[in-house]
Amino acid sequence: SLRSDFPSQLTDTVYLKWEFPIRKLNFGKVVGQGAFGKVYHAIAHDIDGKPGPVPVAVKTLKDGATLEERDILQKELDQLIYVGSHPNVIRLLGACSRRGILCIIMEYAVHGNLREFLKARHLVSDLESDRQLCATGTGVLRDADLLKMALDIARGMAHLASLKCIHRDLAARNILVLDGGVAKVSDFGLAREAKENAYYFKEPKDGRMPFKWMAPETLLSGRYTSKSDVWSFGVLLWEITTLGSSPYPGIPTDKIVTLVLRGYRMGKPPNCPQDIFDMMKKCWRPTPAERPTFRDLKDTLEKLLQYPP
Ligand code: ACK
Repeated sequence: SLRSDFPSQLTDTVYLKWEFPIRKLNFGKVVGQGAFGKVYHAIAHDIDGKPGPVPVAVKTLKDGATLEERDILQKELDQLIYVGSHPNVIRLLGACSRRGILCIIMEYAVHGNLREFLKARHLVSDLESDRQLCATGTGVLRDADLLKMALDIARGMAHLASLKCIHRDLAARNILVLDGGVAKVSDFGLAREAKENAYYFKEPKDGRMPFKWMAPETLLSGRYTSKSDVWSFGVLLWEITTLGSSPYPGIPTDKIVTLVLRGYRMGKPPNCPQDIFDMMKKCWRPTPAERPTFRDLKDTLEKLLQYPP
């Protein structure tokens, strides 16, 4: 059976509020493939209280998906409804749930996932760049752009944590980048079950094993909490400051778990501000209670960026 960190099944009335007629969706190309789900780019007509066409992302099941897989996708929808609207959490726009179909309609992230976004860019110093944030279009990013994205994620995660929602797979691949370089947390409802089974632990071609993001207590006992999400956030900070590198470079993947459990931690990436490296190290404290909260992380990043509180 499926585990769940949030209130039980939503009532039909709640779904009714989100139901969107599928005939008002024009499906485009597939932009992503998951274990059993597919993400399409689509145009929705008259959605989100706005008249006219709007680009959206539609997550749905692959052909031949099982009832259990449908149930997992439904859990994701439940969770999106439950967490509600936040500027740094991918926003639900509607759902098609009639006649055996299940589609989750979300706002469209033009820049795709954060890891690919970062890999396609290079860093420029504050001096080289103009005063505006570079996060869009230009192909360059400044330290401030990277910090702003880290702050976006910390804000989104603070929101989830305040709702007792645990992400369990916080990593750059699960952050989406929208117009203007705004980062949003996504895939937090996705397929817990699928991600914990053998399929997910098969090593992908590029060596990005999920255990590289997992806290020691999760590795040891499968325990997930907001504090294990904070550990993952530390790894995500490392991904951001290395522009999308794969964590623990040069270490054979089968050695990483043992090393981390013995207290090994990644070093400071080149060009990483000391403040950010200190933050990573706090996220990687062995005792979960000693790690900062997402609230703390958000406050610290706001101070570093000199944002008003
Ligand atoms: O980098 P991507 O194309 O961005 O690869 C993943 C893939 O689907 C699997 O999750 C893409 N994706 C997911 N949700 C969205 C969305 N709301 N907008 C745009 N792309 C999305 C994601």
